[in-house]
Amino acid sequence: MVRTYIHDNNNSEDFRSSHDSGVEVTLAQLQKLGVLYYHLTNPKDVETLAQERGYKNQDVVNISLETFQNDESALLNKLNVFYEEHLHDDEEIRYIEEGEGYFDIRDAMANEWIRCYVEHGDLLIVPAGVYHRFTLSHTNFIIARRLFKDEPKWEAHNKSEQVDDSITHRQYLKSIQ
Ligand code: KMT
Ligand code: NI
Repeated sequence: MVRTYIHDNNNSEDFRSSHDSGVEVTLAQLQKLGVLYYHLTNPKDVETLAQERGYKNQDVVNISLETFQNDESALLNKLNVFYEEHLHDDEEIRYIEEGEGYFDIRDAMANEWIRCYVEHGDLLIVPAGVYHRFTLSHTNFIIARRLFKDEPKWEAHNKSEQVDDSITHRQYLKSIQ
């Protein structure tokens, strides 16, 4: 089941650790940032939700040591990419089928990271324009369904002054005011 809290910002510790500052965040606080949470155990409910919100594309990612032929540095290279602070031009759904991981959502008001521990059945709707990042935990294993709205705009825009100033990010900031 999901657990949400403020990230401790201890960057000398492996990013796959829990980084729990001890300060809990409620799902209502997450919702104020435009991030919606559902716990769904029936995959059919995921399909229904996706249809209701007009999703057209999806894929399933399996990220584990095995995926990278037990080459931990190759896995870490991939995780480093996911862990770059970034945003997308479209809303996206992430549904965890197996394993576990952490989605960090940038609280643009408090300028803090909200860490969302996710495992089987947890579903996050991540709005367009919100900065976020992802990592596995030390179990190094997740299977996640990723749902995309239109043409798969899977492109990530890493944080920069230009992206801060983009229409996508500015519209997002307006939407949470
Ligand atoms: C994202 O948008 O950050 C991702 O898709 C991360 C991988 S999904 C487990
Ligand atoms: Ni992303």
